[in-house]
Amino acid sequence: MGQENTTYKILDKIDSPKDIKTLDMGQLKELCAEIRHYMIECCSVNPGHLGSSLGAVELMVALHYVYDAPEDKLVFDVGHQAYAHKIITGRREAFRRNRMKDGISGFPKRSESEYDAFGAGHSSTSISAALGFAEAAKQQGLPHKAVALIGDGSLTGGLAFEGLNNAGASKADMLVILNDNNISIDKNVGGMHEYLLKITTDPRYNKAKKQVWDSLGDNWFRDMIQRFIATTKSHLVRNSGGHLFQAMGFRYFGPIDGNDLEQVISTLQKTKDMGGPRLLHVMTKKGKGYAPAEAEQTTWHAPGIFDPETGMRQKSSKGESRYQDVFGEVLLELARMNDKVVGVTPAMASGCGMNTLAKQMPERFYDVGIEEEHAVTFSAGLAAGGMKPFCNIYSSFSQRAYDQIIHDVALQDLPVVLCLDRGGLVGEDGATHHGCYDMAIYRTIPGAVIAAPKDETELKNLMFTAMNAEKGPFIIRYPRGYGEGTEWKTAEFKELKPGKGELLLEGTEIAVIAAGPFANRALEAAHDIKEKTGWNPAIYNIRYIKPVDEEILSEIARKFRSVVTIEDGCIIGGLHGVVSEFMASQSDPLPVRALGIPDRYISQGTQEELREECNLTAERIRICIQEEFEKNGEKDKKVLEIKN
Ligand SMILES: Cc1ncc(C[n+]2csc(CCOP(=O)(O)OP(=O)(O)O)c2C)c(N)n1
Repeated sequence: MGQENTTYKILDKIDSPKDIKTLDMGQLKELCAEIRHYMIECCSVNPGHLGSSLGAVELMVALHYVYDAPEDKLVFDVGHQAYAHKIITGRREAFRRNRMKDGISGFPKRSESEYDAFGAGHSSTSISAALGFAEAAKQQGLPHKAVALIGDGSLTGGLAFEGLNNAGASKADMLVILNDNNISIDKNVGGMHEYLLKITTDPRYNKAKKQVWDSLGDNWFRDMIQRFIATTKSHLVRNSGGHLFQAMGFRYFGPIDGNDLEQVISTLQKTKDMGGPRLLHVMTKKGKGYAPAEAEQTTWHAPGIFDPETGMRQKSSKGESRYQDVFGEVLLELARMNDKVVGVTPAMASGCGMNTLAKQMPERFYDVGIEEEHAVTFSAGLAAGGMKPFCNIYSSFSQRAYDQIIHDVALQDLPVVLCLDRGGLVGEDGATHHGCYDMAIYRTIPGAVIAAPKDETELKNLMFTAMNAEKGPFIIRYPRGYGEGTEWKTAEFKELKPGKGELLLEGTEIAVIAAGPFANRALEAAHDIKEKTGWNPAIYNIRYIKPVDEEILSEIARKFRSVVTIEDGCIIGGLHGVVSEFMASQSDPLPVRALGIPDRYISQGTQEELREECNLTAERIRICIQEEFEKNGEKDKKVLEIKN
């Protein structure tokens, strides 16, 4: 294991799902083993979501064996479990460039393959989309089947319930496969989780069901009875498990072992043509077939680079100062300082750093499941009840809680602190996960405060300031990954008054206004420009997008000839919007040049590659600022020519 370009006896001949339909059971099992080996080989050098995909290999092979994609629609939830699907559907070699710039996406993507029936990345969408496919087929008299595959974690999301609720009552011909591996990224939580646990671990039910199933022998009679058990709302099924799904209108099957290929194939075959909404509950093991991934499932959800032989993961040489570490440590400190402070996360405790609070003060920590909308309204309730909630949501996932931020927090002036992690270009997760829109969309909300710290110390101080704010939402957005250093560890807490930015470097002619850590890149660029040309751009850290520092903007309007805005967010409506609107209100407005995320979707790549694409590296920033100086020089030349 671990050598690049290993040859595979069966997998190397699989170019489309048609190629697996001719294999016998022995060969299919061998194929599953080869797919696992190949995924480990590729992901060890080119990191990805390994754990979920390892657990779902048999499901993917069985689905493509029994169903006829692309006519039949296979809809994945989040899509991080679909690597085997990608490998089977003509992207075996392309998988070596999974999540890389100009490679394939780590998630299903319609524009990438006809086999990717529906794009994903954010959770809990598959049931609604599959229902849409089922109804579209019915409307058009097409025989195509619709299958949704959803994990037990993703099933906790509200949208999944909306889908179940609608599908159960619809009589649509669709299958929902509940891929239950008993874990989200961190441990799964909530009532639905407890319910699934009860179904899958109830020894009375499992024993009785297995006895009935096994005792039927291997013949047509067994098939008939199994079908009867499966299709009727039998006492056995109703009393033991699945009655929640049955009550919603689904026929419930399972739980079965989702890593037992034979069992999965035979169950899919039996249930394929039954019609109506069906739910098949399969149990799988996250990380299946690779001991380190089975043993530490949270770590191996997305393990980074590792040695496939030993399972040793590559550690970062940069030490422990990611924005996520800062958030975690500071939240704990604030919670110790103020007994009203609590942390709320929708299923991203380790991702955002809140596991630090969870470990030290579990009674002040809430993991609510993959429920961003609920996380916000729950936080609003906590705030209304007198607490000081710090609700941390990844910027792109917060988009689905837009209404709750307006309706439940802002409209009621409730002091909820919303920490939006992964603001800006996140890198390899690509278009679904970039936090591009936060500054632009939340800026429209009356009363919202929106801050973007330029470094970790500022994140610390903004969290402190937010803790003392009497109204909300107080939004702090910051990027994924490493910041500037470790000064934050020893820095004293300091209030940073909302609406106050800062001048970082005096200058003339061109004023550069930056949001977030790009202020530091702008500084780098300015020093470079000065050295190379003698020109001096002024650099401002705006810090608050809302309320914006109008004193700074007025000063700029008076003193400079043009402005460059820099932000790790969409140009439309963000910092560029703020500054342009202000300048437009002036009697002699300055031209504003925008550097930021353009009006299109940015795919995957390293953060640095994507910043290059969006003119956001120090070098690209330098070139753009220099161009502005040159433009001014050209203008001056023209004026001189006209005068002469
Ligand atoms: C709306 C949204 N919130 C959070 C996430 C981050 N996330 C990705 S996978 C995952 C866990 C999903 O658990 P489950 O559905 O059980 O799948 P598993 O990883 O166990 O296969 C989470 C929380 C997301 N993709 N979308």
